[in-house]
Amino acid sequence: MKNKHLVSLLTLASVCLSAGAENDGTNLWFQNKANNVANVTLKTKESATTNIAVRELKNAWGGGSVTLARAPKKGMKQDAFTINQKGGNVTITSPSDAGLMYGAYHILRLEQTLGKDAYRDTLFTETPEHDLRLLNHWDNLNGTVERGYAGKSIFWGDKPQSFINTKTRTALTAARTAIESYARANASVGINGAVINNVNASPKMLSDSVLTMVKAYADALRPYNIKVYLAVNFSSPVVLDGLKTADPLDKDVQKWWTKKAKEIYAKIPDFGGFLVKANSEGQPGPMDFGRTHADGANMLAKALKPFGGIVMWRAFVYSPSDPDRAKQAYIEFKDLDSKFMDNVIIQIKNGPIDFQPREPYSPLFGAMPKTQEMAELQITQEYLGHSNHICFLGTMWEEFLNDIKKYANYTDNLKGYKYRAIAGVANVGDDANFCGNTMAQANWYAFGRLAWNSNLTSKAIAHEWVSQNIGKDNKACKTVEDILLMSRETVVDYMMPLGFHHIFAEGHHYGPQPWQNNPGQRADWQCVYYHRADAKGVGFDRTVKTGSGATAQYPAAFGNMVENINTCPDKYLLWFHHADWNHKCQTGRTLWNEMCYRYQNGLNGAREMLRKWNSTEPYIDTRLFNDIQEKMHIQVRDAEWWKDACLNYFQTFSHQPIPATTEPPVHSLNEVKRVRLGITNYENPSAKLLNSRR
Ligand code: GCW
Repeated sequence: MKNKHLVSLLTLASVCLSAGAENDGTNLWFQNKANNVANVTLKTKESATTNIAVRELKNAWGGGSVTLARAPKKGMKQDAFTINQKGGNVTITSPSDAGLMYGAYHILRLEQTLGKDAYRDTLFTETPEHDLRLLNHWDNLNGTVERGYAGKSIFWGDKPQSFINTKTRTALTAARTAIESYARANASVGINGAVINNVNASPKMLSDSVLTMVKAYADALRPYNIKVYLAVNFSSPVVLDGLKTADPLDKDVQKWWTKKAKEIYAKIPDFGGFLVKANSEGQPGPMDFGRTHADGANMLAKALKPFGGIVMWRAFVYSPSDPDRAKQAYIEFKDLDSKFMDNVIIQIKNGPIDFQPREPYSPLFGAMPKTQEMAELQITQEYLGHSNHICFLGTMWEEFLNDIKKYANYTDNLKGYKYRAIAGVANVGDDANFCGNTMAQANWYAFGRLAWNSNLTSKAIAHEWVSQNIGKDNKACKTVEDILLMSRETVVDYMMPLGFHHIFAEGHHYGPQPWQNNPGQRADWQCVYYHRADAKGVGFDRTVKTGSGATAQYPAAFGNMVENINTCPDKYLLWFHHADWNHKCQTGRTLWNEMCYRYQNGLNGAREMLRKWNSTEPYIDTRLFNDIQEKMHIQVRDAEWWKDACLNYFQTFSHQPIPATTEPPVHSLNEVKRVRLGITNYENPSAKLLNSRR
């Protein structure tokens, strides 16, 4: 982390928005600064949290006077706030200091997004839809970040030492400044919790020395209303203290967790709770002892309950209960409905497999009416070009949230929950710009905004983010918004259109490897398992009639639609059907021609994004412009690579010519197989081959 963070925090984003400045992303979406110091009155007791609200307003509020006042209104949620603006003077009221802080960030956002006059004489209340709006960091104690593309962890590795040694604000270290900037960013969009270690959790996380560090982070994040949570390893009692078993029904194991919970809360009285990945991808869990997920989750929930803590138990499991991986989590969890304690929430990835560029929603949503459920979204772009490809995820999450509202009763279910929660796997690391590239910050931002209000459109969120980063009346703004909004569909088209999934290169999940088929390994770790291409057609038949029957896990309105190949939207075609190469798509084209069309469309889209970006040069900060332009060049090159790899490979099954409207591949099948597009290609000699085609 660069020392620049220090400067950025103390001057509170004094960077101007015009071309020629040095926007390296350090300031996140805090680019504006008022010319005057706002007149802010605090009508409540000062606290670390109200201090933040006042400081932010003084630095960036360009309007009239602002008054902050606590007002305990009946039925109003703690984090909610009311804005009352009359004649240019604003009063923010809330039952809590946190709500006042959120209100402050909200009016700053409105001012920067809409301009001062757009909301004169208004009175409205903002209430968060989810009470728990969490980031999940897949950060390891050694400082690496699983699926992280923005440098090292901001929490672990060499960070604790530098963080802890800081005594005063004037001696802020880079590590501490980064945490402050991170907390501020979260608070500005309402994120109020962070699981600060990987779900592939080290048992050492619960050791005394690490817990001391967790406490230090909890103390630093508290003023920003962010609670700390930990991912825990189910075998911790065995590994840390030599217990003979981790069986959740064993009395000693139960006692161990009860004692551990006490220890944690003695250090961190407002500790949030545990996140658990159990019996998944080699992680230990209750099933190792013949117990159920409910036995495991409840044992931990019982230990945390006296302190108000919760357990988020992940449903990302795929033990071979069925030959179709897409069905397995549902099978493992469905019958456990009503078996979980009321401080357990089942955390479910948006799709049934694994954060693919496009998946239908997971059928587990709404399938357990007596169980609290929460969605897990992935902000880090594991399957979306890492931090090289520009891909705005607001559109993807909007699609998912709309579907679970429409088909899985999401909104009504939330109302009945004691804990309404949502989580996003963070894309934050110690790069100066936190996210690997500045445009990827928009995804962090979008997650927070949707966690607060899932009815916001991706268009509105893109507009907000651009207004705060690029400017309001700048000719480039609309263009950048267009880029963001077209980006996800573009990525889907050049990677995995038409319901294709998991045809990624093994391991790093960056480039294409649809031919991957390692003998002797798990079938569902091979790309050929997912696409099933043969002479007749391509796709995974998940119909009840002739396939795996996964469609039956959905409510009829969705299940029947996708079961029938004629009503199944083309975007899910190959997810649910093994379609003939000559199948007529909804566009009127045959499947093979449509596939060619889509890959070409994706490549065209990537080129179009670059062309649009180039047109913004006169209006955009030079540093930002160059950084993103460089990324987009990589994106165009990779889109070409994806198209060539997939069309060349699938053509060996379809035996059909590439239509004239599709550019002939520039790389042969042998070439794409040999070079294997991936992160390491940027350093290895084959990179020359890759780059020569730009
Ligand atoms: O998407 C997969 C990733 C793993 C990850 C796992 C999970 C943390 O490839 O790296 O492990 O999902 O969500 O548990």
